[in-house]
Amino acid sequence: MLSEEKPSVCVIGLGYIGLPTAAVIARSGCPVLGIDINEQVVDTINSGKIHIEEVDLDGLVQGVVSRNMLRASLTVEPSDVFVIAVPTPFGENHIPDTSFVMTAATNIAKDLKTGDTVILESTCPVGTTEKMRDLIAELRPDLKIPGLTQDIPDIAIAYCPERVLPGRILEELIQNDRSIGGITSRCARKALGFYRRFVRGELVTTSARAAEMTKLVENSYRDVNIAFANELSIIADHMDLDVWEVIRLANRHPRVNILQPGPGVGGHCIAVDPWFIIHSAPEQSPLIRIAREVNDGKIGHVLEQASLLIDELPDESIACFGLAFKANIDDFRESPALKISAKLAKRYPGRIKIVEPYASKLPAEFKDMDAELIDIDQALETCPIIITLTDHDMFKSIPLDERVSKVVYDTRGIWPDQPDNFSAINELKPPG
Ligand code: SAJ
Repeated sequence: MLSEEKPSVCVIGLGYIGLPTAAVIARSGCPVLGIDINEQVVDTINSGKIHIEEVDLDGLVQGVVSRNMLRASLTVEPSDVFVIAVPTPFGENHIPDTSFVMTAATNIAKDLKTGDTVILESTCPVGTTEKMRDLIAELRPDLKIPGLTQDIPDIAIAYCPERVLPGRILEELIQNDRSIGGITSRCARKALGFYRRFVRGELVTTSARAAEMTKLVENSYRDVNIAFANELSIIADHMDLDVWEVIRLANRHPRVNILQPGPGVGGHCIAVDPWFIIHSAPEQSPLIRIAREVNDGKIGHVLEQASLLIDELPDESIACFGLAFKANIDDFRESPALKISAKLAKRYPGRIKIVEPYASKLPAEFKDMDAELIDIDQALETCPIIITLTDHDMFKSIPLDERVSKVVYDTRGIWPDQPDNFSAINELKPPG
C-alpha cells in the first residue's frame, strides 16, 4: 500500500479510548470498523449515537457514522491496520490481567495479511507487546514476524500508548506528542506513518518496551505527586492548618508546583497503572507503592473526618456533592467519591443525600441503601451538612450566600471562602 492510499482500520474495544480514537481516524478519511463485545454498544454506535460522555464526541461519531466512515461490529474483518484499545485491569493482589489484549490478538490473527500493522494502545506491563507478538507468531506460523525473522517481516507490530485526559480526549488525541514503540525500528516507522494521518503532536519512535514503561511512568509520576499533596492534607488536619493556603503559598516558589489534595485518586489509569510497575519490580519500587497506599488511604481519612463531623450533628441530613472520580465527567470507575458516599450511606441510613448532576440514578453500589439522589437546589434547601467530593464546575459556582450557613467538609478545596461553621458550632457548645 502506498502512503497516499487510505488504509482500512479496525479498532478493537470501543470504550473511553477506542471510540474517540476510531472516530478521529474515520474523520481523517480512513474507513474504520470498530469492534466491541457488547452488542448494545455496537448497536448504539451504528445508530450514530454514543454510550459514553465526552466533550464533542456525540457530534463527531454521528458525522462519521452517517458518512459510512465508521461502523461497528461484534466480529473482526480483514483490515490494513489493527488498533487494540481494550481494558487491562488488575486481578487479585494487583496482578495485571492482559487477557483482553491476548483475546483481541487471537481474534485478529486469522485476518492478518502481508503489509498489515498491529498496534497495541492499552496500558500494559512491560513485555506485553512481545508476548502478543509471540502469540500471533504461534497462531500464524505462515507469516514472517518482526523480531523472529531474519527476512523482511510480513507484518509490523508496535506499542503506542494514548495519553489523553478524559474531558479533553478529542483535542488531546490530535495535539499530544506520542511515543511510538516498535518491536523493531521498521515497525515503529510503519506505525508512525499511520499516526501521522491524524496526530498533529510530535511522534517519537522508540522500542515497544520503552514505550510500555513510559506510559506507566507518566501515570506513576502523577500518582506520586498527588500522594504528596494528600499526605500534606492529612498532616495539615493533624496540625490544624489550612492545606490549601499552605500549598498556594508554597507554589509561589519558582520551582515548586504541588498538586491538589482530594478524597483519593480515582479513574481507571492513575489508581491502576503504578501497580504494573510494582508487580514487575517489587523490590525496586518502594516509593511508588507507598504513594499508592497514601492515595488509597486518603479515602479512610476522609471517612474518619466526615464521621467525626456527622456524629457531632445528629439527625441532620448530609449532602455528598459528587460521585465522579474527577470534575465534569460521568465516569465513576474507581471513584473515591463514590466509595466514600456509599460507605457513609451504609453508616448513616436515611441521612445521606447524593448530589451528582452527571447521574440520572444512583449506581449499583447504593443498592438496598437508604440514600437518595437529589439536585443541587434540593440539597441547599434541605441539608445543613455538605461534604464536597468532586470538583464539578456546577458545584464550584454556587455562591457563598447560598451555602454560608452550612457546615462544610470540603475535601477538594472548591470553596476557599467558606466559613468554618463547624468550629463555630463547637465553640458554642458547653465543654464535655
Ligand atoms: N487528582 C487529585 N489531585 C490533583 C490531580 C488529580 O486528587 O491535583 C485526582 C483526580 O481527582 C482523579 C485522579 O487524580 O481522581 C486522576 O485524575 P487525573 O486528571 O490526574 O488523570 P486521569 O486519570 O483522568 O488521566 C490520566 C492522565 N495521566 C496523566 O496526567 C499523567 C492522562 O493523560 C492519561 O491518558 C490517563 O490517565 C490514562 O488513560 O492513562
